[in-house]
Amino acid sequence: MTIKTIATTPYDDQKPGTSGLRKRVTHFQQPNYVENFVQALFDSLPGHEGQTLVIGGDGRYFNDAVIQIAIRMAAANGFGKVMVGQGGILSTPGASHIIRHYKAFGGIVLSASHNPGGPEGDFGIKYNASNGGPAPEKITDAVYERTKQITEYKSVDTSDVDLSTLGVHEVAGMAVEVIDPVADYAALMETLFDFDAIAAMFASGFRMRFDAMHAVTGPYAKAIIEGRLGAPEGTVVNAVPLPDFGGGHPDPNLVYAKELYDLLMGPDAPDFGAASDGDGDRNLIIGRNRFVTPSDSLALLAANAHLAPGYAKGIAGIARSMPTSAAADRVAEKLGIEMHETPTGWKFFGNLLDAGRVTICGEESAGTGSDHVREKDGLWAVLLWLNILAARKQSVDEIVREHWTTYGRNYYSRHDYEEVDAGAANQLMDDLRARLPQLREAGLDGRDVVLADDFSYLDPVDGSTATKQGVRIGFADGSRIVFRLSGTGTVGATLRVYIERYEPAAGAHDRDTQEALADLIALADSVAQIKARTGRDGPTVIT
Ligand code: VG1
Ligand code: CO
Repeated sequence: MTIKTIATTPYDDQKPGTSGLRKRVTHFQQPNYVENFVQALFDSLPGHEGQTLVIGGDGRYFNDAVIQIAIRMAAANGFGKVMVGQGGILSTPGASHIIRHYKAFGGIVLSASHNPGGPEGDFGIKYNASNGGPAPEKITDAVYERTKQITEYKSVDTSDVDLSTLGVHEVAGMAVEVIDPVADYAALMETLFDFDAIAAMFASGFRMRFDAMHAVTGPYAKAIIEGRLGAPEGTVVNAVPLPDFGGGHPDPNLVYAKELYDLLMGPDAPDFGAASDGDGDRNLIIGRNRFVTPSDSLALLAANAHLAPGYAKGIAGIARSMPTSAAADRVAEKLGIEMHETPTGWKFFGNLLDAGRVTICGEESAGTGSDHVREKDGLWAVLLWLNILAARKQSVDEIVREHWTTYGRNYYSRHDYEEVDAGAANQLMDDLRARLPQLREAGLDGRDVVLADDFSYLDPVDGSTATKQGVRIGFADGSRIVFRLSGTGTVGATLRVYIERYEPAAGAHDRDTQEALADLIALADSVAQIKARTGRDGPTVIT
């Protein structure tokens, strides 16, 4: 088989963001747009020759076409083997596990996560390294540099590989193994959790709904929750991955999973509700009459992880992204373990996990995970919750309330202003940064400002730094407002405002979150002039 070398010209906008390269499908469909990025990636991975590459995606529109392109280019670029999920399916945490389990060189995950799919929707390409985690910035920076100089790419002339059945194929001398996307992942979950106890809970009448949102977790949740754990058929809904997610928005929050929320707040609510996102790394947890914020969920999972067999010996430490609430910090303090605050994005947790310094990580954006893989893991969080419920024999609401009366409650909310004018958003951030010294001096609205900075992170493991990761304004009573621009949007800019206030253990834990934060929300608007600068009356999404 002869390798073709095809001339190409660079694009100037292939800089990976918080989680890979994410653009509109139509943008990816430009001539050689995919090929340029994949070749730049392979060019930036010394030592890949003869090695194994894992490929899979969340099943969104364009997944199938890009998988075939990537297989041909992997063969032409000298990889020894490709492992690809059946039907092109691999969840992000599933891919992370496959890379680790089979000691692959790395993996390509095709997903734009919670962004909508379909011909007019979004697409994305992520690269994970041999530890199973998202490529660190030194790799993504190198890839971006390469994309700006690329002049040719390599491919081979072959027909498409049949991904519908398990087995090994050959493409230009390279083996392509089509694997069951679920089996190895399900086996891993079984080593971490007490499946017998969870199954017994279902057998005794515990009711749950898992909404897979027509995204990648459907097959996983069916096999594990209804299969191995014996939950009644119909427990998992919207279980078939569709290229356009059934026209929905596979973002498990209170806006896009409203039906699930309404069910759990309604008269016939099951005991437990959960959902995951497009690529299966996020989770939404709702008990009967009790929504659990992701920041609280992180703290609760960390505080109760020892109840699951995989964490019975305790956890080494916790890491959270900077905008995530400090609820987990209180758990770490009580357990006497390390606590780390990192920039947004899972890639910053990898070194801490690899070094064994933390066991559980989480982000306010509904991502939690542990050292079992190097990605956040939606189904893992759901199973850990189920294990805790089975062990404690209490409701979600009781467990959450007990947590607050032990540690206090961090009232927390994120306000997103989506698709605002990028120039205005950048100006807003620049002006805020410029005001920081004055805020530190003079306070804000009569409050003492104890912290006003643009977050920068020094990785304690490899000494790398990341700067300009979000403007933080902290007050003497522990409340905090954080501003940052999203690195995953595909149109304009998305401004995220994170607001947090601590209520001590003996305080009032039953207030409405937006009410409890109302004064800080007003302060956020006045200090950044959000409404005036974005021309918006209010946020697009409140979580
Ligand atoms: C968002 C979240 C961040 C998460 C990232 C990828 O990034 O805030 O916490 O790691 O999405 O998640 P940003 O830059 O838009 O704020 V996923 O499930 O979209 O891969
Ligand atoms: Co995701």
